[in-house]
Amino acid sequence: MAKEIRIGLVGYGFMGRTHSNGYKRVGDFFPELQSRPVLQAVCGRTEDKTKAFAEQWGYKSYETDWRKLIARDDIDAVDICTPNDQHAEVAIAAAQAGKMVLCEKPLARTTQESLPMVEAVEKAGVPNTVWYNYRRVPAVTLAKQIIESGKLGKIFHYRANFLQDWTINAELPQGGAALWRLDAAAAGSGVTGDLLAHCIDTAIWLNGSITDVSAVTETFVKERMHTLTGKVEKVGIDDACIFHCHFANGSLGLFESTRYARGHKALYTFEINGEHASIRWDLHDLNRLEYFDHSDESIVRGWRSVHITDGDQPYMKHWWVPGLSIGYEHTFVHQVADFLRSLEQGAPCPPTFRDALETARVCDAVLKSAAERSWQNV
Ligand code: SOE
Repeated sequence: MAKEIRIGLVGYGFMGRTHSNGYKRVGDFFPELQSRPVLQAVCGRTEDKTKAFAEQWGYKSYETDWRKLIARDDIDAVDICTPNDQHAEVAIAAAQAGKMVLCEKPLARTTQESLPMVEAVEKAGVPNTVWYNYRRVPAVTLAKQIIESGKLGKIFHYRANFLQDWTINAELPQGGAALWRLDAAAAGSGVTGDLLAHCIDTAIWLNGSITDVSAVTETFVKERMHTLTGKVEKVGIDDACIFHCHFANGSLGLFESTRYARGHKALYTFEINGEHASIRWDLHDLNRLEYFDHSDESIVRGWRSVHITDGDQPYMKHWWVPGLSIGYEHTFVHQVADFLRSLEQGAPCPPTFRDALETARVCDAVLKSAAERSWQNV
């Protein structure tokens, strides 16, 4: 009989749905796991919407006050899917109550806000993880394995983009469902914390620490109506950010993110160039990893496009037969599976809060560099 891990989900927006889907699917596709999540309660401020979410997704109960959720004896793990400004308070209280804590990215708005979260989970000794889900795209995990095998040799370049176009309309307000991402008070920052944080998490995982950065940011729409005050107010987030950096391994990094790249919806790409080989990946074609190996016979040497659907490639033996692909939502199933496995093994489930603190430090350095127009050490 599988051990039950009773989940209390805080927040029921887009991310609440992705995580809930992960909890629901994991047992069917990872039957070897000794534990299984139970959708025990969902918490949201608006009662009718929270109740409707609970009914739709099969949560056994609901709460409208996260403090009550955390105080419940029948909750083992608190999963935070709120806007960024609430992550710290909920996570610290959950850790102090002895709950496991899963937190949507970024860990919090700043390093300063993130540090007490790390201290709280470490002091309480509770399992913790941050949902940087793109690590768990099979092709991205395969990239990690290829790099660790040494096939790339010395790495020279790491290049990443995360391009979107959904905030070009100046009539969009700041604040409200999904649009809290445009409100600096709720989000902390714009594309840096929302999108570059993904790129930085993957980069540190694949290529090691970033030591120093030089960045530029721009806010193209400088005023927007604020849903809380009903007035047109200054926009405090970065709409676009470009930075370059050094990695501790001696390689150079180049990163760009914007929500103003007309035509691009979620174009997360990275390319890594090593001495012997290169790899590149594109979220819009997420089941493929492109690979160039200079040791191939010269007459057939070229970029290969590897379709990651075979059972011996990461995660894929849990899904369909070779040739048949999976999607974005599966990365969250993988994260739940890895979290449950880490509990069984008594091991951390990366990225832990401490791992995500390093990403927060890079984001802070990027924003400081742009504000001060100078290089910043991380
Ligand atoms: C919106 O910009 C968003 O939903 C991010 O918040 C997610 O983290 C990213 O994966 C997709 O885009």
